Amino acid sequence: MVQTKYREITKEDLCDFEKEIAEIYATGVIKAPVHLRSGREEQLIQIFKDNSIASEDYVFGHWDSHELALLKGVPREEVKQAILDGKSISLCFPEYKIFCTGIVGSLMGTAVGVAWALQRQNQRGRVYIFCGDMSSETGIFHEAVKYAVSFDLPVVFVVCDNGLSVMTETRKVWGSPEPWFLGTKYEKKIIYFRYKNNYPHSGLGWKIKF
Ligand SMILES: Cc1ncc(C[n+]2csc(CCOP(=O)(O)OP(=O)(O)O)c2C)c(N)n1
Repeated sequence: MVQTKYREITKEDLCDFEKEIAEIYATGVIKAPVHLRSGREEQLIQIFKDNSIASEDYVFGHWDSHELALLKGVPREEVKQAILDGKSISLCFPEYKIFCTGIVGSLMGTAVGVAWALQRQNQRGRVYIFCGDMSSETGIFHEAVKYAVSFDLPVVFVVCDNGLSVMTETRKVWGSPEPWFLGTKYEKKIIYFRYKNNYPHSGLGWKIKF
């Protein structure tokens, strides 16, 4: 059985990891996109603790999931090697039940499907899908949350709001200062927090951002 290690992981561990990857990326040896994040370490650690996210739970993430892999219990060196191998934006460690994708919205249905299967098969475990503020505006996010609420599926959507979609200000696109789900019945399946990412959306800011 895989033991999760998140209780031992500190904010400093997460910061140090991203810093090390940034330094390696700057040398040019990683021949693939890398997405670094900072400024949300405490919120992520708290979410893993509050929800007791453990080995039987599934975590789904997107292009910015280094921290999630570490918090899910994947050993630091394994995460680092995967990033060196060019998988920063699509980290997948089936043994640890964490799956990530570089494609906006592409895992919303999968996460809900896994939650549906867990419920139908009466299995332990919950599903946590992490995404950004702009991803929470997509049609597939709406559909997935609606289905999860209607059937009370064991899935939680975690929206990490950094106010940006690549270089676009999210609120200019939303036409609203708040995300659509605040104050609705869909909130019960959503954890939402705001943070400032101290890294550029992708890489170190001196190549194209996407
Ligand atoms: C289908 C698809 N369209 C466009 C992109 C390019 N893209 C990557 S991240 C991103 C912005 C997403 O914004 P948000 O959900 O707020 O994520 P965050 O800022 O937290 O990275 C876009 C448009 C993509 N990866 N997939």
